[in-house]
Amino acid sequence: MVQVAKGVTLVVGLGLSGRAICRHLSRLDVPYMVADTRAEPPGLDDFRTAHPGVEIHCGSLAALDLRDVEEVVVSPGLDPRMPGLKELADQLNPRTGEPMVVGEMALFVRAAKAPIAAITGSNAKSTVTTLLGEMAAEAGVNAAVGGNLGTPALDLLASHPDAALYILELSSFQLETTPCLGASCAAFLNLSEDHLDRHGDMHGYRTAKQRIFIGAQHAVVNGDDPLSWPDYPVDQVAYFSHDAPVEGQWGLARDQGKLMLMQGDTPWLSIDELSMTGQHNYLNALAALAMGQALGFAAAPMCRALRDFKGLAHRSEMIARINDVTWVNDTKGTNVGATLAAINGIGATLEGRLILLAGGVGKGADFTPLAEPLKKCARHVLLFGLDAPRLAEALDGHVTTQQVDDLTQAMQAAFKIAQPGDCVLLSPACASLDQFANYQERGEVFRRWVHQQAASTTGGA
Ligand code: UMA
Ligand code: ADP
Repeated sequence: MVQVAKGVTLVVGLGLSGRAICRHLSRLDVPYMVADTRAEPPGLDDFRTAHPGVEIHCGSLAALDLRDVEEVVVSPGLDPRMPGLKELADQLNPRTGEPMVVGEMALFVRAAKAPIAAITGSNAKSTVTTLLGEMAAEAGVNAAVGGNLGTPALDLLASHPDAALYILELSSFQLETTPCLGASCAAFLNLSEDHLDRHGDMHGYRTAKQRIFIGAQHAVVNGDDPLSWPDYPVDQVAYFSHDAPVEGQWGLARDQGKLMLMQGDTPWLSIDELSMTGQHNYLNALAALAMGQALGFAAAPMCRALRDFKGLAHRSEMIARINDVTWVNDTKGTNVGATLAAINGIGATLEGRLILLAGGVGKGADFTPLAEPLKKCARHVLLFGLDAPRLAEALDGHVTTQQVDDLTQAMQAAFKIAQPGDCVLLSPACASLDQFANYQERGEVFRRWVHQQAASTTGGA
């Protein structure tokens, strides 16, 4: 047994969050040691160099004696109820009154001096978080943007000590270990199946996400998705919806023949003025407007940001047109809900001319909701990766499918099948970790290959 000494905090995980937690504790002069369940976590040597003298345990957490530990701060990729931590997870810390096992956000809340705007949901988090950040910048608000989006929240405390607002994308993993967020404005954008391998079922997944509302002043939720509505008491709740809004709420309606982003019967912006495409992005624009208003941003800068924001890479991103076939990268479509949004946004107008590339780690999801929409708009579906057989089973009888070994084979097959007017869409409905380092790498493999074809094909653009 490795004894964790009295008064020492245990940081679990040596990924992005774990390292940020260590930097934060170092800044506060809190004594800590680190554990990682992997025998050789990536970047271990660099960590030792940056933190000389910090004790590191690699391997099973069950080998740690945690009787005297001060607190355990666990990384989001790890289940706080994993063997070795389970017993502690239900105990309260006599010093903080919080659970003995917390995540990065618990430390963030204790240290942050500026208000928090927080965004969760199964899909659209990164888009809305980034868009709200752009609105803040236009409105002259000194905001720091990060969280699940990429920059760990705790690093923002050091990089933006004078921030007037923290805008944070939060995953269910991060919220599960956050005792009380106390956000000025908390948004829950939508709920569809994801991460069931970690949360067990939809109830567990939703319960984790609902924690975003604990102590919140304002909530922004999806009027079309009651599961996003707060279970916790929140003073002011704003709703956004596909439909025409009731007074004070946000929605879409026609005004003088144009589809507009509306609040009640007040038109804000025509959707023609948005640089983002796809119907799901109209909702994302409404969610950001509702949050910005709750946070006190002025209308004009918010509309400016909406006009300029082109959307993020890897989300329904048009890469090239080759021989009149459009190639679209939606590698961030990592669950069924996201892929449905991409299909509806792009495929709806294609009527049998969509070629979908999908597959990877399905995280326990039910793929059958993809069957009907694909029956309507897909010519062919190419499946690769771990859960290709499960996808094929779910789509069987609705659309022609073909299983291949990997994304490259899928792209080669799509290139042969595609006819002028078709769209080849990479929207895997799965995580990438069986065959790639992350979703970005999967998207870059797609982008590179498509660019190479465009360069070597007459008619590429
Ligand atoms: N791991 C171990 N043993 C350990 C520690 C980690 O096996 O002791 C594994 C995890 O199971 C996981 C991987 O290592 O497979 C990374 O886990 P981590 O908790 O160390 O992850 P970080 O590097 O800290 O990155 C995390 C988020 N990743 C996860 O929640 C899995 C990043 O979101 C986030 O950008 C970063 O913190 C900064 O806040 C990525 C993500 O995939 C984009 N998030 C999921 C999603 O969006 O669906 C939730
Ligand atoms: P997240 O950070 O939650 O993964 P992103 O903004 O990165 O969200 O978008 C991920 C994927 O979700 C996109 O590739 C797109 O297919 C889908 N998506 C975007 N907005 C929505 C929405 N409002 N509803 C459903 N799916 C969406």
